[in-house]
Amino acid sequence: MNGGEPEPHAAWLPPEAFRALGARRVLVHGDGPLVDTVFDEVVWACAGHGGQAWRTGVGAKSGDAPATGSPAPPATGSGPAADDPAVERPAVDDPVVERPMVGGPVDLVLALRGTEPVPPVVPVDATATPVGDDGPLGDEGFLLVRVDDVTVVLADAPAGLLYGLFELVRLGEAAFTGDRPAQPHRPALRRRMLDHWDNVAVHPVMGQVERGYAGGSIFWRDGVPHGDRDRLRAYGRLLASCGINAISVNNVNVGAVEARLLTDRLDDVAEIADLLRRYGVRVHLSVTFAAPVVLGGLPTADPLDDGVRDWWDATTRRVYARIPDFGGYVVKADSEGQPGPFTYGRDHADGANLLADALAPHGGVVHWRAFVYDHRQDWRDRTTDRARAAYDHFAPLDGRFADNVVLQVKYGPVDFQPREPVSPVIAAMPATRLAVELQVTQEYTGQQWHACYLAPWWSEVLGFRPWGPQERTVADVLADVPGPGPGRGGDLVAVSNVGDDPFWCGHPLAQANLYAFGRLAWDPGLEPGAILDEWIDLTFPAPTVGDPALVRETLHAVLDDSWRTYERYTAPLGVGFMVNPAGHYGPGVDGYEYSRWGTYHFADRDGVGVDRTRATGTGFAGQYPPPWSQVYESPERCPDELLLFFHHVPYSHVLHSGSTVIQHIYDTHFAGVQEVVAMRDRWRGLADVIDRAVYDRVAERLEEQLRCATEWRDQINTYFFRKSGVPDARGRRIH
Ligand code: GCV
Repeated sequence: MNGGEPEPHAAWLPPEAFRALGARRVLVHGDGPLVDTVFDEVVWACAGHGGQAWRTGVGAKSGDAPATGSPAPPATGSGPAADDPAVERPAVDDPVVERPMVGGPVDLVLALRGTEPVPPVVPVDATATPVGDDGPLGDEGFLLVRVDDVTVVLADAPAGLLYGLFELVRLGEAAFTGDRPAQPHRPALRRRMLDHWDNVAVHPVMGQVERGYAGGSIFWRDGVPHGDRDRLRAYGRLLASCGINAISVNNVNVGAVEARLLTDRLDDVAEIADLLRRYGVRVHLSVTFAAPVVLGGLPTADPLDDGVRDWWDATTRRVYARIPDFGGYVVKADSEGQPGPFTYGRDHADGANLLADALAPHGGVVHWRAFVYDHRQDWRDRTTDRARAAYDHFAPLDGRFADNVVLQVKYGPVDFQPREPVSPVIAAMPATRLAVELQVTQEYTGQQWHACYLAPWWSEVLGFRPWGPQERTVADVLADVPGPGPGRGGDLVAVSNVGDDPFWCGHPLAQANLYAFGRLAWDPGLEPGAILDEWIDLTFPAPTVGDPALVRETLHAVLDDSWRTYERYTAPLGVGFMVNPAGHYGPGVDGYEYSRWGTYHFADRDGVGVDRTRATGTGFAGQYPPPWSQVYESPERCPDELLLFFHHVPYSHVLHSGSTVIQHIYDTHFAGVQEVVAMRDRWRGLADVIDRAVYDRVAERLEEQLRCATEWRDQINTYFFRKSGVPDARGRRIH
């Protein structure tokens, strides 16, 4: 137990996942806090699996005494806890002594390259630069090589060693077999960030975590810090192990209590930063644009006011005095009731640059969200289109944002739907740093009651080519791959799905989404099925389950196509937003149809969909560069899955698939439910094969998924049958 909390699930880092590494003779060479973390991990793994660990390195506080046999210390049952007094860290606390370099045989070396002398056990060949290498390893990269029966991880900075360590964990025995030519590994994106929408005080409507489906917050509880430091440490470890290096710790809707994290509650943020730092994760804070008024007592928050500027400068200086590696601010301004520069007749470049200027001397960034639209729309008004809003607000500002502003753009133009076109803003801001924002928390994808593996969807988004098939992808834009279009590089950000639930994410299989987000941010080219395999191998190590092949097959059968299954039984053909407005779970076909939120489907007796063409609609299709502006403009060329996002068509419209729109609706909804039945039945095959608690939790949720999918099917099919009067060609039961 941790301070009275139930022991959290080990997620993808159970002790067994460290067997291959922990059974070896390991030398860690280098100095610095992150190298300490690497060494602690190695000591812990070796203690659990019979290996030996040594530490050398200029300025390192230890000599070459092996650390064999130190007790496995994990406070959470899943990893080392360095500042736990129960943890014995042999030799690390010894006075600095000159000791001979480790000369005996080792199986693995993790070494910082700048730390001389390189231990003699590192094979000379291992230090050679690989042929075809395209540049330095950077702050987070590492080189992995295996020669002469020694596996070597070399890095130029401590974070590289940490990421190298977790790569070894992923590889397992394969890291210690045969030869391995030197291969550099570097993250494609420099910032890989999770945003928590956690409230410090419980919000009367949104609760402790806005759109959170995994219990309470791991950071906050009822107005104060949650207090489970072990849990936070374990969280930092999970994040680092999949490559995430930044986090924001509070909701972008900033309430009165949350605003004070910036000033008199800064110690609470510093405590989190202290815990996550040892895993290379930097802390960011969501702030309210009105802070100078609500915290500073100023009469205005006008971004061009000198007093306001001074207030932000001084406040930010205090933040950095307390948290020297603080990441920066996240801002939701002029959006859904949050204050912003519009109040003062200023634009979003004025607003973002104000905060950016305050952060710049300290190396911080402001993530300024592009999620700005009219949330008080009149449903009768067919000329206003929420999908247009981000582009209309931000594209004209391109070139005006400071270097340390990162414009954070949701992947789609509306709001995290299971299917949307990729946001046209991404192609429209060549002189602005961008972050693409994904949603790991399953607000619109089944709220962690439905199994819905989102990596295939994110992969599609990241692989989208805004300028056509021969040009760069969204991931290339973020990774700053040279080419026409935006050239500033950027971040990948996602809204977290984690809470204080014992399984971290409510649904144990939703852990795969968190893992996959980190891995795709590190390398957007990874294939979703391969990421799932990594996650399966780590989470369900072969020796811990009854039938490893069955576990793998079942998890693939349940998850591989689960996002498309979800799409099939919910809103059809990209039209989106047929969710129940009270909480966004389950069907509510007309729930938003006569509301102020700008999310309509316009179904009538003849047809359905939103005309967003330039010719006759809202003109949104024209926000894309060619060829997409032309493809989306045309109902004949528009991809089936986005047809109703861009066009209002008759039910008899024939899709590329050959089916009519109405028959497609019926067919996909019947098929989607059948697929959930199959998922549920497949899962039953694991009843006596995996950990019972995991089995039961997933089994319970699959039953609920089936109930909910059935409700979706029946409401959607009945709705469209009643509207259109067209019967199902296959004569199935529609109510
Ligand atoms: C944090 C959607 C969600 C809101 C969320 C908002 C946003 O509208 O429903 O809960 O607010 O997105 O991204 O800011």
